[in-house]
Amino acid sequence: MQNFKHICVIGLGYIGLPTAATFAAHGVKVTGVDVNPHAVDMINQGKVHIVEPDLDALVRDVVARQKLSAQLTPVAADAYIVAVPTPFKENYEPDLKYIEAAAKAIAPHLSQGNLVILESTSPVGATEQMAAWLSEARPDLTFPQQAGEQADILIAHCPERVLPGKVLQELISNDRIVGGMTPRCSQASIDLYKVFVKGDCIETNARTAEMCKLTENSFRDVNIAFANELSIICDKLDINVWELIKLANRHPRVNILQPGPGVGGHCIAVDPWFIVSKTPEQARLIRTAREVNDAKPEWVIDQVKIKIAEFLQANSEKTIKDVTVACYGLAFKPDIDDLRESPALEITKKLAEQGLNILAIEPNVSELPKLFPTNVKLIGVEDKDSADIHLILVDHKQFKANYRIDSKYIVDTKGIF
Ligand code: SAJ
Repeated sequence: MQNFKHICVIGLGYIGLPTAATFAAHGVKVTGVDVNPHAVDMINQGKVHIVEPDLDALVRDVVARQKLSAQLTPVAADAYIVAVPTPFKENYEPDLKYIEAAAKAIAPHLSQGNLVILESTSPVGATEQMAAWLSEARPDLTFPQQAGEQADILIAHCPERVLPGKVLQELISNDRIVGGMTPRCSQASIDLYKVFVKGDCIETNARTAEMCKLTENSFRDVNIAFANELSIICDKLDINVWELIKLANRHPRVNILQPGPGVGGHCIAVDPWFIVSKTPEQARLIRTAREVNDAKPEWVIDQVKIKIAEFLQANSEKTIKDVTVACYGLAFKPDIDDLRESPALEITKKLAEQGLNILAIEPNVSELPKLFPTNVKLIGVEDKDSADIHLILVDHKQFKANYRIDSKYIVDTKGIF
């Protein structure tokens, strides 16, 4: 069993920082690395630059105990964990430039026996590509692609699978897929994760581990697309989609997810494209699901336009300039403050750009994003009565129990009212 005394985590974002802090809390010395000097400074002061429940207290504690420190460049360590973003380019092809930069930054520090784990969500083949970049930079060392089990450096893909908002619990309790380039690489990775993972660490190869992560998020995307398509069909057929799904889910082998204004976040709306871009001919359903979910915000905007037309017909003294729309929720999912990649935010912004007066109700933030149109005003949960049209975009807890909207002009994308 390999003993890891010092690890280096590259990328201190939503995954890297909680991972670094959790290792540190379990007694491993951790050097965190990020290219963002602001993040590095904050962490070294024991503060966090991202929002995740309980992360602030954990980071404060491990930094104070000198178990975690941050810097701009890697150091020599026993193991490296790469947790950098993998965005896609204009044509939906994955962009591996951050993995490449991480590999090139790590390479000079590598020595025999080191383990390098790629945690970033990656297209199939990315781990082998990372190994190739490392090997190119260090011809004096051997890597699994050349030397198999005898390699100097061990390499694996162990995708993160934690849910934003529950990261610290899920890091420990979730099962972990461990895809080594060889069985020895997998075993070393299991030894490392077993420092804190209480779930099972399940061994496979790197390509299967890469595809497994993409499959999990694509499964959810396809299921949500099915629900979103049902919601549009039900609207045409005058059927309540929420009741319909509840009834269908009473079948022991049916489990349909919930429709909404679209799919947001940084994972489910992105990862399926990694499959589509590798196998465009074969990934027909996965691509269509993406298209269905991406088209949902426009459908919601059309629903709002229909409601506005009904409202103006019933209030002939008013013109479109007098209409005020209240948008309930801006975050990408309930009960979080994360507004990035949010369909609710996109819809609100597009409605504002059409010149409507918008009242945004988002109990989880205290100010609107900078560069947001000026005709959007952030108001409190109870200040919505002056609105003519009510657009429900996120099922935050504040909008559920005992919350009432006295109006017949409601567009409810979450089935609360
Ligand atoms: N959504 C629906 N209907 C639903 C469920 C979700 O419209 O029934 C929407 C949400 O409102 C949101 C989007 O989907 O806009 C994504 O939300 P989510 O809660 O499904 O997932 P994420 O993006 O927060 O986290 C996912 C998780 N993956 C799975 O559950 C398979 C998480 O475990 C992953 O670690 C994470 O992606 C990731 O980093 O890949």
